[in-house]
Amino acid sequence: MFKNITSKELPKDYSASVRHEKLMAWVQKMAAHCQPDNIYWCDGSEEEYQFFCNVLVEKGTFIRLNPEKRPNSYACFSDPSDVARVEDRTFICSRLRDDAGPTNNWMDPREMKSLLNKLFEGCMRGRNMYVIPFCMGPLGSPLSHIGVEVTDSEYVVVNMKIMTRMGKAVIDQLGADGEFVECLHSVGAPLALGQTDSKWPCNPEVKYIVHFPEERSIVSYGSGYGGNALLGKKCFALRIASSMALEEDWLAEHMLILGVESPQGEKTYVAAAFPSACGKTNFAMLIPPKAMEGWKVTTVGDDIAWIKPGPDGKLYAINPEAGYFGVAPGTNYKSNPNAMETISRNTIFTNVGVTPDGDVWWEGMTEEAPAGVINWQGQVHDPASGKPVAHPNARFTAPASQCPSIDPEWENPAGVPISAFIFGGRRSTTVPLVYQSFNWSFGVYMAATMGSEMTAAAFGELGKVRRDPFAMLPFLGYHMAEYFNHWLNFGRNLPNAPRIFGVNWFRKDENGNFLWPGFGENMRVLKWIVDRVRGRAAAVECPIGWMPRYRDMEWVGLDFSREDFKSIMTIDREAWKKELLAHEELFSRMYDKLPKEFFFMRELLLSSLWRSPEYWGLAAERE
Ligand code: TSX
Ligand code: MN
Repeated sequence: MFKNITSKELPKDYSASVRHEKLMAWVQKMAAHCQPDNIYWCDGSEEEYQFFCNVLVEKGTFIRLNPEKRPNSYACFSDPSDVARVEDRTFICSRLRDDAGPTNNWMDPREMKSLLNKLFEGCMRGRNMYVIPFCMGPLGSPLSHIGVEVTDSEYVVVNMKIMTRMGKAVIDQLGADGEFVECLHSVGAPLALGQTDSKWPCNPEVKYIVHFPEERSIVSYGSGYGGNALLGKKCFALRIASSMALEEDWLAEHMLILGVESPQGEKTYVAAAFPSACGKTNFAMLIPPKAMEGWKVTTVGDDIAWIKPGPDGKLYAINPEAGYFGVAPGTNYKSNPNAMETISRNTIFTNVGVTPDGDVWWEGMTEEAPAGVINWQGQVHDPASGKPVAHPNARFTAPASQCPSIDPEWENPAGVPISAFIFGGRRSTTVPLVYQSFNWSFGVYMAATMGSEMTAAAFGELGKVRRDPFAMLPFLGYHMAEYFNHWLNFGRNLPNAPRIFGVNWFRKDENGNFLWPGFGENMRVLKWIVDRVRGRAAAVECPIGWMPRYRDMEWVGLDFSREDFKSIMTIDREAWKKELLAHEELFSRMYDKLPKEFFFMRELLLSSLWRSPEYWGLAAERE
């Protein structure tokens, strides 16, 4: 039986030297209210990381993996009630309901605070309170922001160590009066005296993920999983940061950042937004096909980008994170060799399978499940059961620095210059492989109306298009239409704004087969995008933007015919009529605040339906 680690067993901390009175007062106040057994300030050291991993092993939460196969790595299984972000329990508590907008859950902040006060009273009894100072972005970068998470979860401590710049160095950076975002977290499972802890403490019934954008604070109760508990990620770096960005005129986006190096050694950075299940991490770590000699992709980030104009008028982006919290199922040496290498050591696995020889396994890692593999529910896998080994949302937590394709500039405090934005979705029809929007405004319209077809029945009707503007639907801290306005406004003030592109890797033929090979072959699309940005690639004007003709793309080493190209680039009039009319459904939800430009752009696109068939067939047909 595991007893809570006592103050004697905890490493000695540096709390006596903290000079930040406001921070100290907040921590003391939270401790008085949550009533933990001890308070411990995390220093972010390697020894501390090892200490807490050992504690988690002793508790039975962590399984130490075979050091020969996965050095310094652990697996754990969550409670079945605690396997993903809880969108219906996620709230934006701005003073005015209208400021949260129609796409967020809202509650009056006073009402929410009184509710949370009751929940947090004594919620850490029998546990320790860990104070985690963390920096989102390189320490000392003008684009970075600091947070302090107070939590009763050791799992959160070790995950935050990988995912952020965490520890004493952040306290030093804060000094006596630096600004920080207050992040309060509890698993919501106090322990009575002598009560044995569960391996995955959480509150199966009550969960709240709450944001107070005006105060720039976060409160999370009841879950120990991912984005619900690692508050630097979705809660801070997207929801709170997006509302900071609106106020301070920058962008906090759900985007990967990658660098493209040409054979001449010229470097171009792009940022790209995709809804879930589009392979964002795979794209961020893409390995170009052998035949495209000299082209290289480097990884700056796989999930979040903070973007600000620099003194030269260009946009500069940082990845606020220091690790990858990626979906494991589907990841393998074919789909993403760089990710496989990244997670070969120093990695925490959550809800994957564990093999008899102490390694991990998930669906899609290899063809067949290894015999005797333990599933995420802790039982020996029965292939006849039809149950998966890994939970579909199983994750790895791994240091970004271990990625073989990591960009040399990924920690540059000034960020990297962004030349293009790419928006994509999972669409089996209608949307072509690639196109460039006419201008910034049309690009914003395209991003606002982007959508993805549902692949899992859990998210509604299979095959139905779910609109996910900018892939930000669950991650925006304020009114969605205000966000569209912010983007339009932001572009107006840029002398040479990044070009905006749409992509779709997922178009299918009438038999349901993917038309595009995807993965590394997406380099061909990236090359056209980079060449467009550099003024080197040709394109033809089409109803929805500029598109490459067959001869405008690189085909060396790939058997992809003109006919294939036609099938993946065709813009179908009837399909686009339906598409443009479907935008109405999204717009009507936020009609009152929608940018007036949107109505005109939609009209303009609709009008082009009546242009000649040759105009419609242009890119796909012309030599
Ligand atoms: O990540 C993907 N990308 C981007 C890669 C850089 N996936 C996986 C999506 C689920 C997370 C893709 N799936 C991509 C893609 O470009 N394309 C597809 C569809 C596809 C799947 C399999 C094949 C071809 C296309 N072919 C074979 O398996 C042989
Ligand atoms: Mn994400």
